[in-house]
Amino acid sequence: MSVVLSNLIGGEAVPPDNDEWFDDIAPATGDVIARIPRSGPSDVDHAVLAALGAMDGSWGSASTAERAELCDDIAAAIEVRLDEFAELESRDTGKPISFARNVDIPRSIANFRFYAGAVRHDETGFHPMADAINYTVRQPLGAVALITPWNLPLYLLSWKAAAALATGNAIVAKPSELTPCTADALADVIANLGAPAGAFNVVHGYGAEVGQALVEHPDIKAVSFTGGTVTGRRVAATAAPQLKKLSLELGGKNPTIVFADADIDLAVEGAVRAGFSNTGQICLCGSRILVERSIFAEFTDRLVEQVGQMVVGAPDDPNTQVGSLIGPDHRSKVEAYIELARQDGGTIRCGGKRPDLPAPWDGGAFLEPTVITGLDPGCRTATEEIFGPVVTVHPFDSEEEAVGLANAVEYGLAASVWTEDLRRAHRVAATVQAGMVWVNTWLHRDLRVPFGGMKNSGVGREGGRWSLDFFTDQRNICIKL
Ligand code: TXE
Repeated sequence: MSVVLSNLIGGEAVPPDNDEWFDDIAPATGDVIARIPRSGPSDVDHAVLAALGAMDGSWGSASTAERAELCDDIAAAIEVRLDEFAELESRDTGKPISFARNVDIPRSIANFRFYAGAVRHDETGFHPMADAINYTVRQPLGAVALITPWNLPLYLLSWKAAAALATGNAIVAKPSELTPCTADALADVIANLGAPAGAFNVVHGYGAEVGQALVEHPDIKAVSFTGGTVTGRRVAATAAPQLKKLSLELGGKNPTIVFADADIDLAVEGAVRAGFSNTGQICLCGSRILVERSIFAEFTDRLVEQVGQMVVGAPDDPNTQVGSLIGPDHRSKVEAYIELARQDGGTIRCGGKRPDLPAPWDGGAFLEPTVITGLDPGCRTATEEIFGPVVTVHPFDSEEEAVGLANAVEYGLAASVWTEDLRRAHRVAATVQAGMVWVNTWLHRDLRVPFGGMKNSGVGREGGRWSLDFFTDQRNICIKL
């Protein structure tokens, strides 16, 4: 069953100006599931114009309470259609339905509720002087661009959209061309709620065509981008000369550091979750596992045993743990890293090949979860972002060596540290170069905390009040008494 998607511009579902379309392919089967508008710069112009119109109209004058209410209504409307959203997401990405149902869609709902609450409870500064008072106000930026990737399509779009709407901006969203379906469904939800026309616009199409035109557009005041580091650099190079506000959430090569004093059951379970959730396609995934030498053999054996038992295949089966990769090209890229590891003398302890699956999954981009040992920690497989179900495991002899290895990559997004020693936990958390450090857990998220990376993992922070700051200008008014 293939559906034809539309752009959402000024509250209307519209085709692209050029009437050109391309296929949306379900990665788990190879089937065409939708036709995607191949929009271009003129569609971007219309959407930005609609966004500016919304800012000049009723949306621009909406109160904080009204914006919060819209976010709550969006959350409630997605919740009513949770199963439908989960199925769309699972089919479009190849991820297990259980992950879409328990993680992607509930988090998307939570994002809208969270930012409804955040703006309701927001406070801004007041700084009295002996002879004057200062008060600070937040002002929406205007038309903002949200550019999102394919790994957590609605999860990431909703995170940005909720904060941008709650703070009163008008959005032009450019979802990944590989996974447009839940953005389309979100557009439908928002249009049906009767939100002010132009407050939320979606333009589908390729990154180089729609994304680039959006970033270049002079009336776009801010760009919130999540995606690969190479694309992020390009977005930065385009946006910087226009002095746009920019938030870049990019790649990672995140260490999972396991000390000999860790609770090994928890650490193995945590390393499996960190390595293979969403088929390893999360920027936070722990793909570089560093283990203290005295427990290296035991830990690795247990890791391999658990990974070897993971259920790979049919995303629509609630028991499936590892779904399809996003597509055959991406699988080839991941396989190339496994091949490189072989050439570099690595041992493939489990996985490393395509599973033998029955129809219709035999046409999908599946790959067995893979654990590799015996590699130099400086080799490409161990230091470059693979973004698939592949982890490398390396021994270390001291805390200093562990931190050194953790920091010896170009990225600095997240780290997880497994130890029962509180002092060690604090020491390592302080010195490991990562925007987010988890101790004895992984991807344990409180929506209030800052999210973002150091080094090549990005620029800026989103999440909690950091998103409120990003999507607003904070203006100070000083009154002489
Ligand atoms: O992402 P892109 P790709 C990593 C991962 C993956 C690699 C490449 O390692 O293998 O990036 O993935 C839009 N101007 N991550 O190529 O290109 C594009 O249409 C404006 C990590 O699929 O970064 C999509 O909507 N926009 C990551 C979005 O950018 C442009 C998640 C992201 O796509 C554009 C995904 C341009 N010139 C991949 N070119 C994470 N941090 O979670 C493309 N786009």
